[in-house]
Order: sequence, then structure tokens, then C-alpha cells
Amino acid sequence: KKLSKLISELAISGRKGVAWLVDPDKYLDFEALNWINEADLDLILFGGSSVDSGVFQSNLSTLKRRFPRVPLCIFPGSADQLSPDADGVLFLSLISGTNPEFLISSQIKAAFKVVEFGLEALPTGYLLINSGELLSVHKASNTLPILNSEVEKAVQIALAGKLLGLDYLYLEAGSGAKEPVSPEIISQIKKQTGLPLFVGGGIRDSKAVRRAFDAGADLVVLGNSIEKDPSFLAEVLEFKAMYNQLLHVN
Ligand code: 1GP
Repeated sequence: KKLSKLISELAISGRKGVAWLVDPDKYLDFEALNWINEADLDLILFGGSSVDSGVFQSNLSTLKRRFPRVPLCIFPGSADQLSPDADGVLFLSLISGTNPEFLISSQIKAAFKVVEFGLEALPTGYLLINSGELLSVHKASNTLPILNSEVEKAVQIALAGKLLGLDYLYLEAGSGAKEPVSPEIISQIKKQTGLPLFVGGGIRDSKAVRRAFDAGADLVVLGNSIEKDPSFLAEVLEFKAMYNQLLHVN
């Protein structure tokens, strides 16, 4: 199934999704994830800020072999992180900053390869928003986050992204953020753009997942918390199933 179809089905139905972010640099402990029912996991995102390309390719193939039925989308930290073995790529533009490298230059570098590999590209506005912490994504991108208190500014950027034709928005607090993107910003951006929203960074318990879902996130992205405790993925998938069920009963 095409990734765009999967995401628009979620956004249109109001059902919520969970995406597991796998860092290509980290050892993948599949034993710890043996119980996962593939059907419950909506999406795997694969990528990171600094990755050796050999490790990237081999871990991606391993992941695809292990979870053949879970859609696998590249979340590229650079133009080198592309592979024909994935189902698609978040074609990100970091619109919360003004670093040309991440606004357009990396995308130019990647363009031929994306087409050659036949990857489905999801045009996605990437916004870094948190409570003022500087995390690895800020250092890597050489941009500052929008603050959780700057609601209007965040909405303005998101709207500009929509007007430019971006189909998806990824609201990112940064991996390991102390505070995730605020519900207020999520809900205002959802209300004023209507675009499907990925929300990630610093989400480490079901309460935070619920807050993001309630505010309007379509897909919550979880990285660190699963790395630390793989059973958290089970917990969240169960929570999501319950949330979706309640949503449809009421
Ligand atoms: C980072 O949004 C993701 O790009 C996930 O962040 O690792 O904090 O879950 P965490």
C-alpha cells in the first residue's frame, strides 16, 4: 500500500497511528520485539543524523526482512540516506529554520536518487519546536527551535509550508527532548492547516501520547523510549488500539 494512502486514511478517519523511529546506528534487538504484532504498528521510520552508509543499508534490509509487512519510510538525516529497499521517504524541508542546506540543498542532492530508486516521496514540512532546549537535531541542522510559547509563529510557518504545497507536517521537539511539542501548538497547526501531522520528540509515556493524539497528531513518533525499553512499544500500541476503539464507539 502506498504510504500517502496509509497516512491520508488515518487523517481522514481520525484514527491515530504510531510510528517507531529506528536509529540506523543502533544495534537492533529484535529478540526484545518478538511479540510485536506487525498489523498493530502503522509505520517504521528509519534514519538519523549521522550514519555510515554501509550500516544504513544493511540495517535497513535487516529491518525489512524482520518486519516485512510494516510500511518502512526513510526519515533522512542527509541526502545519502536513501535506499530502494524502503517503501518511501519523508522528503523533508526544515521550514522552521533558514539554513539553505536543509531547506533545499539536500533535497537537490537527493532528487535523482529518489526517482531512480522509485521511492515514494512524501513532501513534508519539518518544524523544530520545543521549550528552548538545544538538542542534536538543532546542532546538526544549525537552526534554533521555535518555542512552545510561540504559537502564532509556529502556525504561520506551518501555513506557509502548506501554501508552498507541502502535504504533511512533522512537528519535532528533538530526540530525547525534556518536553514534547505542546498540545496548544499541535491543535492550532491542525486547525489552521488541516494537514496530516507527525509529532515526535520526548514522548515517553502513554499520557504524552494521549495528549498529542487529543491535540490533533495523526501519527506519534517514538524513538528513545523504545530503545530504552522495547516493551514500551507494546504498551503504546495497546493504548492506541484502545484510543481508536473509543473514538469509533463514541
Ligand atoms: C526524533 O521525533 C523523533 O526525531 C523521536 O524522538 O527519540 O525523543 O522519541 P524521541
